Amino acid sequence: MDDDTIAALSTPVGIAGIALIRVSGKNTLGIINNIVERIPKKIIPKRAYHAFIVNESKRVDECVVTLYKKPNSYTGEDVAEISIHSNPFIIEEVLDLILRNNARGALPGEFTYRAFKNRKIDLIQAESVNELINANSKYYASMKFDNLEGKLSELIKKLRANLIKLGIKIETIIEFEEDQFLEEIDIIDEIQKSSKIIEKILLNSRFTEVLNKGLSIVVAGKVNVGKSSLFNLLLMEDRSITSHTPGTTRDFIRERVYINGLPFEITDVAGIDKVIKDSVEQEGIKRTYEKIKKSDAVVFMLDASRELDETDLKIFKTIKDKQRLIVINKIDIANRNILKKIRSNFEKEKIYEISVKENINIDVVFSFLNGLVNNIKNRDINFIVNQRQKELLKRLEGFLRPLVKMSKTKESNAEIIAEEIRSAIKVIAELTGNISSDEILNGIFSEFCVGK
Ligand SMILES: Nc1nc2c(ncn2[C@@H]2O[C@H](COP(=O)(O)OP(=O)(O)OP(=O)(O)O)[C@@H](O)[C@H]2O)c(=O)[nH]1
Ligand SMILES: [Mg+2]
Repeated sequence: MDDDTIAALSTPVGIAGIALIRVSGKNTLGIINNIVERIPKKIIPKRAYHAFIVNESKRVDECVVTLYKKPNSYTGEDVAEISIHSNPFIIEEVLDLILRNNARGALPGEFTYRAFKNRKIDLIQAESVNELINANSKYYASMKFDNLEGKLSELIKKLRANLIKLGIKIETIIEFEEDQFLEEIDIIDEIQKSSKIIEKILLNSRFTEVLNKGLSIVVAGKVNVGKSSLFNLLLMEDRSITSHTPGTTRDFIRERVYINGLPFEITDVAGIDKVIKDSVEQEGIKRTYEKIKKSDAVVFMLDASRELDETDLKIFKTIKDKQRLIVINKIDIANRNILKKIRSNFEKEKIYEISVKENINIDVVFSFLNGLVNNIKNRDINFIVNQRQKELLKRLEGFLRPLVKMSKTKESNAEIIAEEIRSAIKVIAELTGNISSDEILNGIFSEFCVGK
C-alpha cells in the first residue's frame, strides 16, 4: 500500500484562482505524460511547465506542472504538483483522470507520512506540519514553524549524539574495569545543557498551550452591572442581549477575539443575584461560578449607581486567587457615597472607574488584556511542544537529571549510568519516531487533512 502512487487536492475545494493537486509515487511521471499535453518528454525537475490537461484528446484546463524527482521532494518519492483553475468541476475531472491512470486517492496526512517514512522529516517535524496548518495565532504558528524547520529536532539529535558518546565511554569503563572515572566532563556538561533546556520547555508548556487555545477571560459581577455591554464592546458586535432588566443573561456566552495577535476566549456569564427566582437562574449561577473557576483571568465589575452588597463581596471572594481587573461601571451615573464605600471595601485593590455606555476609560480593559498577553510573550519561550512530546520529554528529563548527577560523582556505578543512558536514548527514539507503534502513527497522521 505504501508503494501505491497517491494523489489529492492540496488546496481547499472551492472557487479560487488556483487549485493544486499533488501526486506522489513511482507512477507520477507516467501519469504526467499520459494526461498533460505540450510538456516535453524529458522534464527537468523543479521547473514549472505551462501546459494543458487532456482527457480523451480534449483539453480540460490549462495547468502549470512541476516535477520533483526522488529523493528530492516533499515525500522523498517522485512528486508532481499540478496547478489548475480552482473550480469544483474541473478539480473533480482532473483528479478523476489522475486516479484512472494508476493512482489512488491519498489518505489524510499520507504525503507527510511518506515524508516521515522516507526520513525526509522526523516525527516531531511531521506533527508540526499539521499543528502549523491548524495554528490559532500568529505566535503559535511561528513557533510551530521553528519546530517544522527542525529546531527542536536538532536539540534532541545533539543530545542523542552526546548520550551515545558518553555511553561508549561508560561501556569501555565497564569492559576494562578501569577505575578512573569520567574525564569526559565536556560531554556531561553538554548533556546537562540540553537537560536544562528541556526543563525550561516543560516549565513553559503551560503557557504555550494558551498561545494556541486562547486566554479565557470571564466578565463577572452581580446582575445588571453592565457585563454583557462590556462583552459586546470587546467583541465589537451586539452578541449578548443587554437590558435594564436584571437577570438578562441566563446562560453563558463565549466568543473568540484577537487582541495583540493572541486569541482570547471571552465569556459573558449570568449575573449573580441575591434572590434566586427559578431553577434556570440557579443553573446559570452555578455555571457562572464554574466558568470563573476555570478562567485564566477575570474582569470583575461593580456598579457605581447601586449600593455595594453581599453579592459583590461573595463574587470577589471567588476571584481572590485569580488574575483580575476590578472596574466600577456606570461612572456616568455614579453616586459619590457609593463610590466611596466601594473603595473603602477594596482598599488593597486597584480599582478603575469606567462607563461602558459612555465609553469612558475603557482603555483600562484593553490594557489589562494586553498585559496578560505580554506576560506570556515575554517569557522567553523558545520551543513549543504538544502533549505527546511533553510526556516523552518529561520521561527523558527523568533519566537525564540523575544521569548528569551520577556522572559527576566519582563513586557512581557505571552499570547504572549505562542503563540510564540506554533508557534516555529509547525515549528519544520514540520522540523522533524511530520507534513508534502503528497505533501512535495512525493517531498522529489521521488528524491531518487529505492532501497534506
Ligand atoms: N448609565 C449606564 N448604564 C449602563 C452602563 N453600562 C451598561 N449600562 C446599562 O445597564 C443595563 C444592564 O446592562 P447589561 O450589559 O445587560 O448588564 P449585565 O451585567 O449583563 O446584566 P445581567 O445579564 O442581567 O446580569 C443596560 O440597560 C445597560 O444599557 C454604563 O456605563 N452607564
Ligand atoms: Mg448580561
